[in-house]
Amino acid sequence: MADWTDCLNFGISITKQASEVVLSAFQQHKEVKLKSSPADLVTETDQRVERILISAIRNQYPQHRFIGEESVAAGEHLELTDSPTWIIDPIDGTVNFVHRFPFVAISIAFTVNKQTQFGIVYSCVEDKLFYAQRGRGAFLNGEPLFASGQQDISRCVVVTEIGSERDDVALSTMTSNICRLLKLPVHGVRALGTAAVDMCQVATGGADAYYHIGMHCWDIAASAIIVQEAGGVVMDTDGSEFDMMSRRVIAASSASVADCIAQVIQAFPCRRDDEDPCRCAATGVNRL
Ligand code: LIP
Repeated sequence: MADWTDCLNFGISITKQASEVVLSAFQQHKEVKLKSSPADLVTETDQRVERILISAIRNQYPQHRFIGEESVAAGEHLELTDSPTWIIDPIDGTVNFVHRFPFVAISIAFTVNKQTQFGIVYSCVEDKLFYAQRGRGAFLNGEPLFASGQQDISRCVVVTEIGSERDDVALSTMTSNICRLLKLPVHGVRALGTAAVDMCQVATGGADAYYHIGMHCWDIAASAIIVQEAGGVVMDTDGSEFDMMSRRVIAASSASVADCIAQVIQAFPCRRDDEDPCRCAATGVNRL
């Protein structure tokens, strides 16, 4: 069985280097552009960090492939193949970055044969490096991570995101999901503004569940394996097996908490990350 430890160590090294660009820009004025909605932002730093990461990886591993948030936004075709692939979110929490809200992360997942081999999430301002390698555990700054194991939904802190959707269907679905959870009741609902760091809280045991509809593969591919390697459960919001391209996810401390959340929340229709936009236009469901 191939050992991807060298790739992981290389990924951690370039993540830390690239974070210096994020941190040096964090307090500066940013030029902001809009993508799919008034809340879906991108800055020159997002694009620059992605270029730095892809260039360094391509130099070290010329045969590897990439799925990068800003490359896809610039029109690059998104296809996950069996080739070794780096799935990159250069700044997860761009709205936070623009507003200097201190939860911004570089998120990198690595897949082979469409199976995630490792994930890296570096919360730059907090200086918290989360990582996990398949079958070898999850870590925060070198210390092992363990999910809470909580089985009782009424004793859970649940993390979610409203995301960048602003149409009525998405907003009413997401706000009613939060209300239904609060009425169960759960102990609390939280949102940090970055899916990657949100989901890593489940791996630390500081939260007991995370769910999201509408995020993208680059937001959660790395944190999904970090939760799994910390002993947590990751699945689709309909209860089926986790599919990083579906734009729906539940990560939880236990199967019973995950199942309970799957029963309570509703999803809204989203185009899969790997679905052809033209085909969706024909079917009418073309949420970006
Ligand atoms: C963000 C996610 C966050 C979500 C935002 C946005 P980005 O990713 O991490 O959870 O609420 O809408 O999608 O765009 O900052 O990389």
